[in-house]
Amino acid sequence: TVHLPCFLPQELEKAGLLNKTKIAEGGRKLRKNWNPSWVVLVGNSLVFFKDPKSQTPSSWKPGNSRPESSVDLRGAVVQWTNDLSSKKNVFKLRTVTGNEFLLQSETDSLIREWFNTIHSVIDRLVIP
Ligand code: I3P
Repeated sequence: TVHLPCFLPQELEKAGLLNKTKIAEGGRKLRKNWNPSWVVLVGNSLVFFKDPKSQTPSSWKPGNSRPESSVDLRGAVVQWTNDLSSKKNVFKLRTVTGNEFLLQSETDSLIREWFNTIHSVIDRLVIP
């Protein structure tokens, strides 16, 4: 199920293009399918949109596009991995519901920024 978070301007942390594949759903392993994805970090959620370049019409705007899926970051875990892909710069995101994603970029600095930002949002969401 896709839930639609409120896109209040102050909640928008980060947005950009990453390579994404889902590798597990509810703890069950899935076949990999890497695709470019427009990723938006807003509030407690990481929201995925289809790569704007692969969409028609070409007038893609976040406001009028429907997210492909979204991830609740509360209780989620991020972890760098060298074992789960032949690609470089890959980290794994695991949700409390047992959904697992790999996120990747060819650009070292860019993927590090994403990892650090998601990591700090997850830490912020922890209730002591
Ligand atoms: C997969 C595809 C993926 C690859 C995966 C392959 O083959 O080449 O890109 O993952 O490796 O199985 P197919 O297209 O036939 O499904 P990486 O690029 O992340 O290495 P894996 O099976 O070792 O995960």
